[in-house]
Amino acid sequence: MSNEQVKTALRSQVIEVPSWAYGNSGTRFKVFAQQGVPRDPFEKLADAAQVNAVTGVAPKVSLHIPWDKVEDYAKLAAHAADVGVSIGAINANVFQDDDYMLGSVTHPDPRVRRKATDHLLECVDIMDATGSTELKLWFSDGTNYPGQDDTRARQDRLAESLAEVYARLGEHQRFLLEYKLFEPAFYTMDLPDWGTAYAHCIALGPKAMVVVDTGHHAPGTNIEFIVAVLLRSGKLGGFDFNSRFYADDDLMVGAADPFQLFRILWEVRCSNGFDPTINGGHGVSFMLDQCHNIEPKIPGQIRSVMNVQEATAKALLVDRDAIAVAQAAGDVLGANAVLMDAFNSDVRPLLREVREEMGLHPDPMAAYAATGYAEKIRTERVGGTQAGWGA
Ligand code: RM4
Ligand code: MN
Repeated sequence: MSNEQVKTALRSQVIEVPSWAYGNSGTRFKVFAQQGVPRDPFEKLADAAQVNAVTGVAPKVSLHIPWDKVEDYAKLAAHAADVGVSIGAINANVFQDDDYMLGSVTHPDPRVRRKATDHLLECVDIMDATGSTELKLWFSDGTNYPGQDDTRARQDRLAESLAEVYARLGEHQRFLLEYKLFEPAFYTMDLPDWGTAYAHCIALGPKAMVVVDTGHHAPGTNIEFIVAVLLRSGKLGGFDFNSRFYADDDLMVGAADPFQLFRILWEVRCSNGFDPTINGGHGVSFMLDQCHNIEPKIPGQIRSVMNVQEATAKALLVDRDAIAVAQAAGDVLGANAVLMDAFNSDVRPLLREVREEMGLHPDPMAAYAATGYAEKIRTERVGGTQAGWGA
């Protein structure tokens, strides 16, 4: 790839930010409130727009329902457009209601299953109202003890609900099915791994895709292998990017293990995953799913977007011809060296050029600091109830 081709690809990459990154968050021990945090989804979108303004590659914002519930979704979408962004994936929430203690769509009681599926259908209504084309489904469903429930029956209940939601999707809509190894259920999650998610998606059809949340695997899992397999079968819908040191830490992507992020994005490139026309025109969605518990939120998002850009640039710089020659010759060290050369290159000057060519400040962190927006929201957003995880 020529330098110009690399730059063109970097300019057209879209990195989607989550509305919940701008609200207060924490651990089960303590949520530290920050000044200037949004009080409603409109203010969250205004904050997200700041990230796009200085990076130029973050024009979409994922919503989480009911955290981002509003009276008038068309008005919310219009507000998004006013501030220069649009609504991305609608994330359903069937994990924060007393009814869901034993599960949502897999619950043994059909009344609870109905309630959960109705919420998922409501999320498709919200997609219609906002112009969103993606529904993200993550289920906290599972069991804590052997014998607690019928594992296979729970799969049947899950399949039944997914089929109903699938049938409700419009022509240009799709759903992304997310898996997670453990937590909150500890014995079995009903969607613990990519294989289970893949099996459900395959049974449903082309509008059902798997989403890989990088924090949802056991330590040491070769996530890039999963990415390669899913892309090969046309079932990788997107990513929920974040970093983990131990469990589902939701830290900034590329902070804990930038090499892993590079390896993942290299596999994306090998399977033409940066092409927005694949997957029936949906491409692969590069979404962030993070919380900023102790760092300022807008700069935390800007840093995360930059981390994805840097890893993408390195993946695009791998000399594909050279690595193909080395691989075909069985040159183990030569092939590895080609990959490592790209990883070890400093792509920051290249990204500064890309930004200047887009009419942006070369340093997004400095550009944001210079806007004075942080002080503005600190002084203006007084009173009201700050948005937070769970509200
Ligand atoms: C889950 C999962 C979902 C996210 C929620 C908040 O662990 O990662 O994608 O929406 O957390
Ligand atoms: Mn996620």
